[in-house]
Amino acid sequence: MTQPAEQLAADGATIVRGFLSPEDAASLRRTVSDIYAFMSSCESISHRLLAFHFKLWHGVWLRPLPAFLRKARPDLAQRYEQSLGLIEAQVERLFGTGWRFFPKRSYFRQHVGMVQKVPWHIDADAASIYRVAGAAINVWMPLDTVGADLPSLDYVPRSHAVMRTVPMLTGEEKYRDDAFVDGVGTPATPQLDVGDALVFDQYTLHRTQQTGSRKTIRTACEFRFVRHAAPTLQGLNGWLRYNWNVLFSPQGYVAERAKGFLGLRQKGSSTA
Ligand SMILES: O=C(O)CCC(=O)C(=O)O
Ligand SMILES: [Fe+2]
Repeated sequence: MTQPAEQLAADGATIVRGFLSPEDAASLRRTVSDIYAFMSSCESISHRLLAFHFKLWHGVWLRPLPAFLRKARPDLAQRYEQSLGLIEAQVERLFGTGWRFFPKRSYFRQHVGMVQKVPWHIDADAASIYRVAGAAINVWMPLDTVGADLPSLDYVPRSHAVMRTVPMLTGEEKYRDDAFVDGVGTPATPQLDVGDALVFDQYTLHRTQQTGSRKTIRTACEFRFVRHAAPTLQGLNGWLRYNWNVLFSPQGYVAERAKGFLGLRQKGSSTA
């Protein structure tokens, strides 16, 4: 049987059944559900960005969460940290030492109804992961059974290799369309139970599975881990292309500056 670390390297994703034991998974599920209930009951959330993500997309940003909970609900803080410890230990056991939990880019996400499906993307550019470390993975853990009635993640096996050679997207639009994805590979949709994890590379194409109803509520954890990677020629090439894009793409810095400049000139000339 292929080991998870090998499969992750070869396919850009691996399904780990029973990543957490049924008891540990149930406990994480209860903790996250209690965190949602508590945050929904707060008249105002003292941390500005924690409140912002929660309102905007039912997201719980994990960087400020422990400090926020320690003050408001130490019992929940302790339960959250206990679950996180188990997840960190499993990542180390399955994928080796060197991976570090990265709360700055980690969230709980709740889909409510049909409205918030996330289109095809890679986390490298869409979740602004690319610049933070040489290597990054997402330990994606649904807290409901997904893949039939509730949306799982569609992903494209082996797309990570292709996407490393494709220019990253910058500006507002960070998503890829079906035609693009068809040219890269054939999507898979894993059925996952609570306790299973889909672990995938930051360059692997994925999206929210297109299923559900107006009554859908599906919660999942996005635990991102980073690791140093020795600089490679490919990495350097990606870095150069990324920065080239930031500067010179149609939505890039130079184009935006030029628009601003022309806008000023036009404004200036029309009032002259
Ligand atoms: O939960 C979803 O539907 C999308 C999640 C996602 O894109 C991610 O975890 O990177
Ligand atoms: Fe993503």
